[in-house]
Amino acid sequence: MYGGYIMKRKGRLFFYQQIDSTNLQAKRLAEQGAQDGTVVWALDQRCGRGRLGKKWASAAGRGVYLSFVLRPRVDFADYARITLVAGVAVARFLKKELGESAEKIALKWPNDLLVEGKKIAGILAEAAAPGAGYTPFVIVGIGVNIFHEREDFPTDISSLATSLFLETGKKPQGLQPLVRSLQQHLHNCVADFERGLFPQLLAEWRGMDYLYGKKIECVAVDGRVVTGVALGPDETGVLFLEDSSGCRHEILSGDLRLAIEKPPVKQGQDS
Ligand code: BT5
Repeated sequence: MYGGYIMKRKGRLFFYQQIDSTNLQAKRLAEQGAQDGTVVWALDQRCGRGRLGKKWASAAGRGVYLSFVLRPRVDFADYARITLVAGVAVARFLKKELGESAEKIALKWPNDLLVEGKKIAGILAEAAAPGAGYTPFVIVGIGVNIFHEREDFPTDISSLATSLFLETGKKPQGLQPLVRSLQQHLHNCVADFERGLFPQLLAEWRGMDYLYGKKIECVAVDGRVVTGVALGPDETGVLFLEDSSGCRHEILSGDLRLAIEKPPVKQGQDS
């Protein structure tokens, strides 16, 4: 089926041995009018970016570093949902590559893909409202760890990250077929999004929700810490938390971590 969808998104693929960030390059191209479906792929990123000013470790030639210029035919307000849409696409891609271990893939709101709690991929979506001379667009950046061995990760994340190779013990044939497969999965999901099938995509996302039912802490952008049980994202993409008094909080952004349960102090025990 997706052959038809690919025909609709015909943007060129721009390939670089090295670049600052594929997201930055895709944004520059989009501002110059690059068409929907344009892809930027680099083997190496000098300043791979995560959310909120964080870095994406981009060991040269080890991972897939890709950014898509998308101009989805949906209301601009709905562009906020694209991270969840892309999450489903990356999860489908990884499931195919992981084979027997496919069931281990989980999505951590809003943009992480995990295998048994370790991060294997991340998504960075950056939308631009209609500006002087261009229609709105959203850049969807995807980083996936492919050939990494443990020492390819910076020491501060090496115990928190994983790769396809570390999970399967197999080295894929090369990066190009993986880029193509990822592109096809993303095109399919974006086409479904445009056809009004976001509820189905969201249901698939929720079926892989790593945080659902877990007690988490969210450090909101304003620095406030909210603790509660994660109830998953709703149809607008916003995450809900329920605190101990039953009060529900909407989490728009911020960093989430599992709340570490402190063991109850026994009576008579020194504190
Ligand atoms: C993300 O941000 O996970 C979004 C990553 C998007 C990267 C792609 S690569 C192609 C495109 N071009 C770019 O410049 N970016 C996109 P966030 O949720 O903020 O996570 C960042 C955090 O993930 C870091 O602070 C580290 O803790 C961790 N991290 C960094 N590099 C990692 C890696 N290679 N594997 C696993 N975890 C990593």
